[in-house]
Amino acid sequence: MKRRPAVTAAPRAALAALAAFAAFAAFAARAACVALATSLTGTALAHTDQPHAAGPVRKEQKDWGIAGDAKAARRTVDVGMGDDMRFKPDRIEVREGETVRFRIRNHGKLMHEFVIGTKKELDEHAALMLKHPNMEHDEPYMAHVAPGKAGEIVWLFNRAGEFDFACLVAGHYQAGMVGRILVTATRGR
Ligand SMILES: [Cu+2]
Repeated sequence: MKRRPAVTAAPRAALAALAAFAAFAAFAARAACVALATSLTGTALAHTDQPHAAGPVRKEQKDWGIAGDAKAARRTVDVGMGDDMRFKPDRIEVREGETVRFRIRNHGKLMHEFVIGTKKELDEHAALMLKHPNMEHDEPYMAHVAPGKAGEIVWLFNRAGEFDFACLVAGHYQAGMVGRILVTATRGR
């Protein structure tokens, strides 16, 4: 017996409804998870003098770059997110070595997020979010933005290539909430 995958078969309206529900559930669960994560971090850092409330940003090299220093950001890119499941702009050009401050505003009534990655990584992550809408995830290359609010991330694009950014709230990616980042190589490389 052949079964059609529900996601691709579902009309966009149904996806949006699913997304709205999932976003609400995720929002409710998030507070508790953050509290847990904070207490875990506190335990891990117990032997240092660091305050655990605001832990240091984890700097881990990714294919699409590394967490940037706010002081090094010479450029700010404003990104809008809406309940039409679109980013504005949905195409951003960056030079290799550039540190960019993204100011991300949610104009909608649903939760949205801005997550940078390779298409492969975002595909996998989005599928996981669809299965587990309440899954907690927080990394320096993502911003979760509540309705009417704004978020900010600073990212250093130290590798040339074509990358994507996406909203991974369950159903949004599948509804087309995705954009492209082109990082052009600097001369002599
Ligand atoms: Cu979204």
